[in-house]
Amino acid sequence: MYLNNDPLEADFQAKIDKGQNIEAKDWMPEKYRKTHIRQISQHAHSEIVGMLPEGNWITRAPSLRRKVALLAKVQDEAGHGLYLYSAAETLGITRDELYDQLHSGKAKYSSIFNYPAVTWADMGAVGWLVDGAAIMNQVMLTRTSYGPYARAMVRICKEESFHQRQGYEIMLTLCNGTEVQKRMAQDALNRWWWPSLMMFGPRDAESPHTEQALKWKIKLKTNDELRQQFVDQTVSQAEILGITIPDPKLKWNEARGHYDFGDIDWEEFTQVVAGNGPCNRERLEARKSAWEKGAWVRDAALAYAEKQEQRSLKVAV
Ligand code: FAQ
Repeated sequence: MYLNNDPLEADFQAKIDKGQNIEAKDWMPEKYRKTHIRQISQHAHSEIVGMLPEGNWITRAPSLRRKVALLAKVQDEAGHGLYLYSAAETLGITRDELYDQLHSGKAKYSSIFNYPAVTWADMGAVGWLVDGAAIMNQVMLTRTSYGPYARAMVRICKEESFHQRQGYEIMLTLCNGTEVQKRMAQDALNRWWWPSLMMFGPRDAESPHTEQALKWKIKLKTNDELRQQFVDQTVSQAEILGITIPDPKLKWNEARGHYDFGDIDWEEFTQVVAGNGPCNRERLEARKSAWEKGAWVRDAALAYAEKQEQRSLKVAV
């Protein structure tokens, strides 16, 4: 049972325990507000940085159908970023502050987007594995306790499931193609497998936020539980493709009812999160440059909005 002497905090916790949502105007502990700003903005930044490795492949997609699908996927990611930035703004932070945190390197975004997408098969592996991992985490978040975040996640999850199938279909086509195409698919799986497992975050024992996040029903499952669920689901998908997960320790454990898997390179994860991954600098530079080059569009939109306002004021007078 949760014991708390502060009546406001006790009421707040009781609401969460009953499965009710917390809304923007409800009282909330400062730490709950800050945790959400941190997590929702990290998520929003991940979506817009996540557009970069795929955006780079739009002009090189092998057919018009693939190009249209990839374009739609990348556009969806921009939309996800916008819903999430809006959800974060309900907590009393401005869009400019959020962007500033990303551009200054203060805010994190998902480690996975600091890896390069070097062949077309990577578009398959990213959709299959990265979106697959994202969905596993985000289906849980549709029931998270903060209302605006939970509601944004419902639509995002529907779109992510299209993204995942888009990627898996690319993998399926390559795996049923020529020997060279199948090798490309295997190579992409080899490179994206371990970083995808890292997406779920540090081991529970090393996760500073999990305990409180479970209490506040921000997380309904821990990082390790979701990672295990992802491995269990993905093994059979790799079998259908006829390619091999690059883990010699991967083995079904009858007693646990789960797959055992090998050790994740946590040093690599720490380095990537600290800004030393293969593409960290490139990704941040691309975001900053897009922000600077887009300044004239924002200025023009503001000037137009001001003109419209003055016009409607004149009409009212
Ligand atoms: N990368 O105590 P925990 C997508 C940080 S969206 C970088 O476990 P928490 C769609 C964490 O922030 C992918 N940093 O923290 C798409 C914390 O740092 P802090 C993004 C990471 O928050 C697909 C510290 O480590 N999804 O892929 C990572 O309870 C394809 C301690 O960790 C979300 O953001 C990481 N992988 O759990 C787009 C979902 N993991 O702030 C384009 C929402 C952990 O103390 C193409 N977020 N850290 O300095 C969450 O569910 C949670 O925030 C976790 C981390 C599970 C990511």
